[in-house]
Amino acid sequence: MVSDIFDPDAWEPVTDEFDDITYHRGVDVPVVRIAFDRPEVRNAFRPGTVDELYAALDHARKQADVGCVLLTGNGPSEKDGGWAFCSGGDQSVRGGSGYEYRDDDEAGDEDDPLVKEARAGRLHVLEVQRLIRFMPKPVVAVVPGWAVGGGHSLHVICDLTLASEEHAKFLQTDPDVASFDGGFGSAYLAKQIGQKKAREVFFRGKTYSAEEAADMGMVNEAIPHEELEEVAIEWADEMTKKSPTAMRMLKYAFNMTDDGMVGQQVFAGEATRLAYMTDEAQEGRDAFLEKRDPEFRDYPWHY
Ligand code: S0N
Repeated sequence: MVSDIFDPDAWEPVTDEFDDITYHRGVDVPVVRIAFDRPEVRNAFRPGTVDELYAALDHARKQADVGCVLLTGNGPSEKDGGWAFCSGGDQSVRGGSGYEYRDDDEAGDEDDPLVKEARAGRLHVLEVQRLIRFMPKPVVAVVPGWAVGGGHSLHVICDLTLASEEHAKFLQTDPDVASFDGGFGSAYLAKQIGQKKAREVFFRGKTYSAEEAADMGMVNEAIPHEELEEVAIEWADEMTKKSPTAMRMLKYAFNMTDDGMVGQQVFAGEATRLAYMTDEAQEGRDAFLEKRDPEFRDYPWHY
């Protein structure tokens, strides 16, 4: 069983190769569902989880026939029935310089190059954040329970957040465990909910319900728990019926104001891609290949 609120008829597995996540593709809607699958630890991520998440998100990024990504957490925990989106970095495998595998970690295969890389203690969840940020399609955090620490930051960086009315809880414990997401998790959160409120989220470490989080502006809608995934698919269906180019340009336009020169680079890259599709650009290419001067005077100076 993937999750109590997962509709098996709506999804087919993309792969069952992963240990810490599940990865499905919609049957009727061009959407993928990527889910943390460690409900017994409130879907905390260890290095292998982050590697798998990165691989699945990167695969989803490259699928030209997929227009939306749902990021969620499977549940409930068989141990106590608790629900989680993600409770952040797994504190039991956190080493001196970041997150490291324990010797008894079953996902920590010595010969796996990804494991060796993770052992270096990189904070590679930040690479996942950037992948979500620059993903050329909307990423929706579907929060069925706790979103805590680095899991909270992941929901913050997603384009949209839908949350379970009954079970979603939003909490920042970073300063309780001596960690701090000084990037999108805090600064971008302040853009969403305002400086005072974002500082309260980190400095007080209070737990907020889905409804409170929606009132604050960091959740789009609180949804009855049983309907959460159904509504997420409906939202994905709506979004994937829109122009892919317009959606991509809009996402990068929303990002650009906060992303400095990199934001400009990403937006400009998309503009260049569009320009390359014009006859004018093809004239430039053809002239070079035919060893002649380009005839750009045939093309209008649009106003
Ligand atoms: C999630 C909480 C609030 C749930 O409380 P609840 O419902 O009472 O359940 P528990 O009984 O506490 O938990 C059930 C079982 O799950 C285990 N567990 C829960 N969370 C984790 C976790 N994060 N790591 C390891 N195990 C976890 C519990 O131990 C329990 O197991 P059993 O039944 O065996 O006892 C509550 O559990 C809670 O507060 N969890 C900890 C939340 C937390 O502090 N997370 C880490 C926050 N920091 C980060 O995520 C770092 C982010 C990061 O990677 C980063 C990003 C950018 C820059 C820097 C960093 C960096 O690494 O520093």
